[in-house]
Amino acid sequence: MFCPRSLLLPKSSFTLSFFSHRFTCNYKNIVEMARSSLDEISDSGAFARSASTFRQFVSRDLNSQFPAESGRYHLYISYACPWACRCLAYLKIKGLDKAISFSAVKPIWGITKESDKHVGWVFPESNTEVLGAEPDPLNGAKSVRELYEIASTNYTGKFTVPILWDKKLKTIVNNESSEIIRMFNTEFNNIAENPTLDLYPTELRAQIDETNEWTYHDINNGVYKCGFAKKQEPYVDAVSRLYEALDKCEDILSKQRYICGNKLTEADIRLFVTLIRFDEVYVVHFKCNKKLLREYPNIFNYTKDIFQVHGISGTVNMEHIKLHYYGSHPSINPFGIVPVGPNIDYSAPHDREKFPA
Ligand SMILES: N[C@@H](CCC(=O)N[C@@H](CS)C(=O)NCC(=O)O)C(=O)O
Repeated sequence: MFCPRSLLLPKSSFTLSFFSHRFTCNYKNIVEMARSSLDEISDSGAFARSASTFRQFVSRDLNSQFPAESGRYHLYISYACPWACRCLAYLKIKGLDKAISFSAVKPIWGITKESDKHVGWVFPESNTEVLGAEPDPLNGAKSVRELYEIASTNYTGKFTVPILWDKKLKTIVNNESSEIIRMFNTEFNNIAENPTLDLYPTELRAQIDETNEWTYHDINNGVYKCGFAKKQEPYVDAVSRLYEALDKCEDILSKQRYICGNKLTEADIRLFVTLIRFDEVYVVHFKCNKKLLREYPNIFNYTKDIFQVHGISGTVNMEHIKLHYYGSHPSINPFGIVPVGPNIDYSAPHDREKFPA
C-alpha cells in the first residue's frame, strides 16, 4: 500500500479507521512517487496540481479513432469529485445518459493493490455495499488504478476520476474533465436527447474562457490550495484569492442570473460543482471559513438555481461528498469524523427568476 508522505505520522506505523475502512501505513515502506493529490506539494508548502495525461478526443466524425457512437463509451466517476461531477452534469443535461453509460466508485479511498502502499479510488464488491457505488461493470477492476494499468503499461501519473473509457479499444480516451465536457457539448449531438443545448456558444466563448480562468485557479482549484497547503503563507494567499473571487461572483450575480449573462453556460456548471460542496465540506475540511457561502445572498440563490436545473440534483450525492473528503484525507482529518451539519436544502425556493431570461 502506498502511503503518501502527507499521510504519514512520525511513528513507525499507524492504523486509522474510517467507518468500515482501515488504512495501515508502514513508515519504512514509503515509495517516492507522487500518486495522489495529497502529495502534490511544492517546496514552498503550496498545493500544485499536475496536468491530466490522457487527452484524446471523441469526434462526431465516424471515421475518426474515437467516433461518437452510442453505447461505446463509459464515464467512470466519483460522486464526491467535483471534476467528475461536471461531466456527469453534462451527461444528464445533454440527455446522453442512455448513449454513454456511467458508474461511480466508493466514496472513501482504499488500498488499490496489495503489493504496495497506494491509497485511492476503489470499486465496491457488490451493488449493496455502498449505495450509489457499483462494481466495475466493464473490466471487473478492483480499483481505478487498475483501469489506468489496463490502458497503459507504463503510466506514472495519478489515478484520477473522471475517466472517459472506450469499451471497444479498452482504453482511456480522456481523463480531463474540462475536455470531456466540451466533447459532450458538441460531439454527441447526433445521439443526444438534448442536442440543441449549447453550453459553449460561439458568441460567449471568449467570456466563458475568461471566467473559467479565474474561477478555476481561485475557486475550483483554489479550495484545494487552501485545504492542501502545508504552510501558513500559501494557505493565506489561497484563501485571500478565493474570497476575492467569491466577492467578484457575488457582484456579478447581483446583476445577472448566470455568471456569463442571462444564459446557462459551461462556466456555471464548472462553478456550481465547487459551490455545492462549499458549506458542507470546504468551510470545515479545507479551512475556507472566512465567510459561508450562504452569507452571500446572490451566490447562495444561484447555487440553488443551478441545483434545480433539470438533471442536476441527481449529480449531487452529499453523502458520498462528505464521506470522501472527511474520510480520505487523514493528514487533514486524522479520525475521519464527519461533521453533522449544515444539511442545506438546495431544492428550497430561490429568487433568481427576478432576472430577465
Ligand atoms: N484535472 C482533472 C482533475 C481530476 C482530479 O483531480 N480528480 C481527483 C478527485 S476530486 C482524483 O481522482 N484524485 C485521485 C488522487 O489524487 O489520487 C480533471 O479536471 O478532470
